[in-house]
Amino acid sequence: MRRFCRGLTPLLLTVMLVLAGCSDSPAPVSSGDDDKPSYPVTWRFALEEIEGSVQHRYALEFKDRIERISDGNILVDIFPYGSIGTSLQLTELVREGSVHLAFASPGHLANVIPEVGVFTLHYLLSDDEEVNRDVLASDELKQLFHEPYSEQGLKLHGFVPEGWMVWTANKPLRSPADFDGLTIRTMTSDIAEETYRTYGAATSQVPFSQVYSDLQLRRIDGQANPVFAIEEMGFYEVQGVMTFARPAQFVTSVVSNTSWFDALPEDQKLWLEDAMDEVAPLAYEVQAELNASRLNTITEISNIRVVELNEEERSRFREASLPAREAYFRIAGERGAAILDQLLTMVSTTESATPTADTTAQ
Ligand code: 6CS
Repeated sequence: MRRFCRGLTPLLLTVMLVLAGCSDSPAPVSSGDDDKPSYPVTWRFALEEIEGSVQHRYALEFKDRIERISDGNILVDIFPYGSIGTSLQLTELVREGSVHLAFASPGHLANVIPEVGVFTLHYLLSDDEEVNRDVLASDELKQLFHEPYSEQGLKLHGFVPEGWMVWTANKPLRSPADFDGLTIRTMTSDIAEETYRTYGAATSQVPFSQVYSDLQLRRIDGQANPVFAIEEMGFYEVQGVMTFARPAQFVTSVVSNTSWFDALPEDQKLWLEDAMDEVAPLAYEVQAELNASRLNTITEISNIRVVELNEEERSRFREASLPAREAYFRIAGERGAAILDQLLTMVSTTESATPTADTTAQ
């Protein structure tokens, strides 16, 4: 694996101290003689992915826009994955105020906010990516999650889809029975394991940084991620088959520290929101382009086999995955159940309003 430095977990406390001691301030400092903030101020934005990833491209576009919209008053320092911690550690850094903005993916975040575990369930969203894009970008969805995020000290700025999850292993995974006897890596929350258990797999919660070596050492047999991540993390080097079953979108969320955001001057809040509104549609295009171009790269430079499931095969997985929703209800409770219901309604309403939508999912 060439582009990623492993072994990033131990120094979280040091990182927190270093970030806390940085000369730039989380909120603008008053100049003294009036209430105007003293500019420029620097916001720290932490990523769960390495340079060149969907999250990195999002952060670069955001940085570009906020620096322009604010006339250079807001600067952004981007911390790619590997520089300060695992996904859950990034969430902690946001909650304790050392980092201002971060990506927080539901597959990891669900142990902190059980309701976001809904995005780890399979065959829940539409088969039509544009329907999913519209549902995930909607204020209605953001509103549904406002309270669960706030309760954990996090301000939710939006959900970002990063492409279909693709299974990798050393054999094709054409039916749930093919998972029998396999150990599948999942993201680091309990709900992320549930669907794979319903397929009969053994599961192992592993941080992103450790997946390559666990595959190489045969501590795990397979994993799931969008194509762009399979390429940039080198998983294709240590796996023989990619199975395209389109079970779920990889969904992430952009968060900040609630107290920090609430204390921002009104103009800064608006700049932040305007910049994010501009970046959301671009991020969708970026993930589509990266997922397509990196599939070409993988097939050109490796012998990995690509298997695409037909609708009959997919529907067997869909059927087998349904008991995981019961586990989600147990873990996420009534509020989680209401969110799942509402999400299903939003998907079917959006599909009905999209004449070209492919509606075989759910
Ligand atoms: O599998 C994971 O853990 C990671 N996958 C992606 C595509 N982004 C961040 C996440 O932590």
